[in-house]
Amino acid sequence: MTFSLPRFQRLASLSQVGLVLTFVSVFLMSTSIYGQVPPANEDESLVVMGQLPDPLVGRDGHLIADRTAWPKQREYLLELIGENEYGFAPSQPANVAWKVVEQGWMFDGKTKRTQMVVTLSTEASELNIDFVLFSPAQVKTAKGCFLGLNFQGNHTVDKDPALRIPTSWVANSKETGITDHRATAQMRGAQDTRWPIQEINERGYAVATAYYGDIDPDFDDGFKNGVHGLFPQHQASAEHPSRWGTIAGWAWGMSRLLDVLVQLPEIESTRIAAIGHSRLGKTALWAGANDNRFSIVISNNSGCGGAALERRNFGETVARINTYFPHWFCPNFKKYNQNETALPFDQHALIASIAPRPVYISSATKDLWADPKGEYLSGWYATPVYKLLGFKGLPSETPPVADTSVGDRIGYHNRTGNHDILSFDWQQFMNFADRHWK
Ligand code: GTR
Repeated sequence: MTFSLPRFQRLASLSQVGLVLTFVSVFLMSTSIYGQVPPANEDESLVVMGQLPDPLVGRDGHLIADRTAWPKQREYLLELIGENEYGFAPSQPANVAWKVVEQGWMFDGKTKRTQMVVTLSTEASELNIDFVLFSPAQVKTAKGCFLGLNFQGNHTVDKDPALRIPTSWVANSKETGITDHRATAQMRGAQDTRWPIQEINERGYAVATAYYGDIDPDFDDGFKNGVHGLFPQHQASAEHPSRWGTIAGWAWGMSRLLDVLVQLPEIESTRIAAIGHSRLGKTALWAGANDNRFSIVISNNSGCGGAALERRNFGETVARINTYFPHWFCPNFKKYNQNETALPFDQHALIASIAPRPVYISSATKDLWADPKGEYLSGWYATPVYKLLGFKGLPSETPPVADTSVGDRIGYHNRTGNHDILSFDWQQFMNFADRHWK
């Protein structure tokens, strides 16, 4: 999928204007715009969802009746969602090369750690991504592999001192003590509860990760850095209504990492899952929806712009996410601020566009911001698509009690606790993978 640029070309030279606009928009955001976004609703009795568009209604307005029509229908859904929400990644290819830069063993020799630098290049530019694979050392090929991006650097997923520290942009925060956008050694292992590597390897699975900021920094950089920078012709398209946003950039990056994984002897290329938490859960869904090579897709606490139905307006809303994270989606998505009923789809169509591949959605009971019920219901309303294709999705319109995993080709659980991804979640994902990759 691609888009034309000429109308926007001249904007490229007007970087000063861009700078002024950035200041103005930051000022506006800190004053009036935020004030205009209505307070978030977290009261179920106030939810009025209305009618959801049917993901089985095709381009011509007719219901698709049999499974042979599904591949075309899926393309149509991806087009609708790309056009109105995430934007389209460029159709031009990038060259993908990688080299192993370090290898070693962890957890008493049970885990093999392979660190690579993946280099994406185009005629214009080059981007290096640190990529690490943790594979079970005792087998030649793992039973399957989970590929997910991490939030703070590969060195944060475990305390292992060999893990490389990113040199790309990281977010400043009180919590991490980072003030100059540079990663620090103090953060080693800081996110290890989110990455139970040893447990995953003990169950025969490999897990691979890269720092999301290596792919694209998480701020509005005028399309200059990260994967966007590989295609400078697109810098001029920053205002194009369906140009790729940062989530589409991260998702495209996941597919480039997948290009590498499928060639590694430790990995069974047909058994690679896309996984992600929160904004990276949104990313895993969009990556998995577009790239059929992901044979399972897992969304953890992905909420608004992820698994949660937008029309429920529960917790985070389209208007809020577009205001606080204006770079994540394409400009068209802003048309739906406080106007969700105008969306020609809802997030159940995103789940459905993964069909017939298995998809797992997980929520956390205290994560109302991500709307656990809305996350469940998108799986429920995607179920008819799986049914048409001869598979079972979720069992009922009523979400299950906490800490119980339900479903067949669509899986779901709602873990007791906060917005996070923990060992309990991984156990359910691995049980799900055991079932579908047997
Ligand atoms: C929140 C945002 C969510 C979610 C989360 C995260 O601030 O509102 O949509 O993406 O960040 O990624 O941690």
